[in-house]
Amino acid sequence: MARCLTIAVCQTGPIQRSASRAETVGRLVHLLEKAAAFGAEIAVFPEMALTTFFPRWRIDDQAEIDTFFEASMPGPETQRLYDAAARLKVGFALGYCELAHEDGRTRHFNTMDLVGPDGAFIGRYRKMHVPGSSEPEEGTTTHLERRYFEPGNLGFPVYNYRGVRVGLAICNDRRWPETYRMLCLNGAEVALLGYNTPLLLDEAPALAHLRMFHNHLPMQAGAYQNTLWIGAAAKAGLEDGQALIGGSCIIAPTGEIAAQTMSLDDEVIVHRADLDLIETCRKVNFNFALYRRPDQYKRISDPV
Ligand code: CDV
Repeated sequence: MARCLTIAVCQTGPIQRSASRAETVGRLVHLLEKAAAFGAEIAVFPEMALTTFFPRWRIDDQAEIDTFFEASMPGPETQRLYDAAARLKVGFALGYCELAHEDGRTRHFNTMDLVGPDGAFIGRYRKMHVPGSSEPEEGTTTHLERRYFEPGNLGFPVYNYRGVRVGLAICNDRRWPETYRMLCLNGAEVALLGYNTPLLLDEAPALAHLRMFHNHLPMQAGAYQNTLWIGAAAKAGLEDGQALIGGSCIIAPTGEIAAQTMSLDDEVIVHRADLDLIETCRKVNFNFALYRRPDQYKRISDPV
């Protein structure tokens, strides 16, 4: 019998700044219920799934900034989602802004947690490739993630989810080959990620028609070259005046898109991922033990 994991991608529509946490968590619970009704065994929500994508603004007041962060997970407002996971027996990966107390100081990370089908915490990933700047820059779309977040310090961990090896990534990470390669080398079979991607960038209006292509291209290549299943969830639609792309998808280790959302709203897609396909793809092209030559990759040649 094939080894399978039924993956749900829970895309959300915009989460406006005016939305309360209770309202937003209610939407996520509803999406998880839909995923369960479709037979999902695991679900992934977007990056920053509890709030608007606030790095589009420059905010100076730290107390105001911290209203977008979670001081504990689960907290009083998010507990409902964890209870839903246990009730439905469907775990999830959830992106949120993490307020941590480490090394004797307060730290801010763009984080994704993996939660089991019993509603218990399994593991954490902190976004490694934090894009944008710390001050608004003339001629570019304001994207101040580097003002509000430290780069992640947990590497690319892979966790055991009901016997399946699951890794996590967040938004801009998906554009970097290192993300998939490190997850693969760490043993991942499935990578779950969430994103908030503006449709238009002031610095590159000529590339606007490529936004969706550049969303899928690295994920399809990453899945193929690293024999991974990928579940990728967008926060989509017009959020506080900024258009965010959708295109949430489930990608096979063949590089094919197995399922894709069609709206810019709350929407669930599900696919029963055949994990044995990973081995088939490894046999065809990517037998790492046989063909990879990491010792030679380090050699530096003289320029010719
Ligand atoms: N939230 C993100 O990481 N967004 C980035 C860009 C557009 C700044 C992305 O790669 O989609």
